[in-house]
Amino acid sequence: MSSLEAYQSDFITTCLSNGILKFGSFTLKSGRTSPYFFNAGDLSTGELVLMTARAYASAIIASGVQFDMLFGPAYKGIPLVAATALILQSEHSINVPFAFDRKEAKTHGEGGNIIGAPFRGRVLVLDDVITGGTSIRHSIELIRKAGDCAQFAGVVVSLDRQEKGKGEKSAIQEVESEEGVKVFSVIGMNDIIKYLEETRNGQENIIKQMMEYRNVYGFAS
Ligand code: OMP
Repeated sequence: MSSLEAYQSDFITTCLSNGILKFGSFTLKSGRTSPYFFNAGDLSTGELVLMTARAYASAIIASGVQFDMLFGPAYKGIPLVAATALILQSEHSINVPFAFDRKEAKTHGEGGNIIGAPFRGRVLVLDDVITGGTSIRHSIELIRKAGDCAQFAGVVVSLDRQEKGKGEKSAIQEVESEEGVKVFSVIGMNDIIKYLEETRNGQENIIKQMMEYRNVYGFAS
């Protein structure tokens, strides 16, 4: 197993110390009871948004994915997409348009559900977490509705929980095989376990619970 990149271990350290990544007992959207939870909604200071946007920009560049614009689905994708576009420009000289959506259709004023740049070219989606892939399928559908002028380029998430999807494949593999595009993540569940094992500060019980969860719901890659 390769070791973590510096941006990955920095990301986990900061998320743990700010309560964004928590251990305990949590009920997921899927109904599964998980020993850990990642809440991107708690990325709510300038410092945390900066750290996250830097991690997304590093993951995008490390992936080599080709894209023409960014899209951040409401609500958690909205600060992510704006901040990542800013970091790509200021620290990597990559200037790309970005858009986000609103959850409630607006019938007056400018109307429509998409705010920011219109969908054009290869659209890279920035989302928070992938478990079963429901949220990502919603973004893919929005891009599809824009017609031939836009294509889904892939998705970048903070955390890939590396869980089984509807069948035996992982949620990410299902999206990849159905849509033919790649899913990238700053960290995966295996990286969290690796981090806990490497830091070794009395977390044996948590490691045990994480491994038990992975045995039941995890996808053996
Ligand atoms: P899928 O749509 O099934 O891929 O699940 C992803 C969504 O689950 C996220 O957009 C969150 O709303 C939520 N979630 C988290 O935010 N963090 C987690 O650690 C786990 C989940 C989840 O419920 O699976």
